[in-house]
Amino acid sequence: MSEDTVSNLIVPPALNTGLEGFVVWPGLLDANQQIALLDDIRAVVRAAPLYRPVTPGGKAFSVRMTNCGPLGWVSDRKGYRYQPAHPETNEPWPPIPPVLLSIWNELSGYSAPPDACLVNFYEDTAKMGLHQDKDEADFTAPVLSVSLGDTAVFRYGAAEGGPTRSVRLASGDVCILSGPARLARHGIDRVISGTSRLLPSGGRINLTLRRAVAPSDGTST
Ligand code: MD6
Ligand code: FE
Repeated sequence: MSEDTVSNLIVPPALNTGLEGFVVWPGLLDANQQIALLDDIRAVVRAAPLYRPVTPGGKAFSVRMTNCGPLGWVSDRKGYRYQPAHPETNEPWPPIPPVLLSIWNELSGYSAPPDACLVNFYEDTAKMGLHQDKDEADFTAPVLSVSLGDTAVFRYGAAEGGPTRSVRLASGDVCILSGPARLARHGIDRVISGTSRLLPSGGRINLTLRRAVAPSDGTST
């Protein structure tokens, strides 16, 4: 028994992405775990409906979003930020599902829990431009993502610029941007329809766990 398990998670061998600190674990969640997590996300979306944010420049995202956790990432004409309530309902975000906290515990290498989880929902031709995740206070915490549903083409490159490469992220795959890759540029070129049967109407869900605010009690080191 060499598998490393926590809460029934088996951590498969990581993929070499060629970018130190960008780690992909293909198939970390098996089919049943994906179904259970999807149920959790459906409950999140019932409490905090998906909405379509706009960029500070006023352009609508093709992705719909919501959040769970004490804080949620939002974008509007005033800019990008983390806030404790849904921008349309003004209700607090629902809690982060426990299985996501277990995955973070197992893989993040960071001792404080995540305080924000962004839920991205891609339908049809939705995509996400190349960006850096830099609205968080503490870049020593990684950003960890879980993919569900149709496979995406994830593009990435070093923070400083230069060439990019792509990797496919399938349902149940987990990846992390950490250390030297924490500020890597990355985006979603496209979602390949028909590649998963998890979502009855197709599409893709991506969950990104973050630490938006540095832990105040010094437990992060
Ligand atoms: C997505 N992911 O997979 C978009 N950010 O839909 C991200 O923007 C992302 O996967 C930081 C770390 C991991 C990610
Ligand atoms: Fe990102």
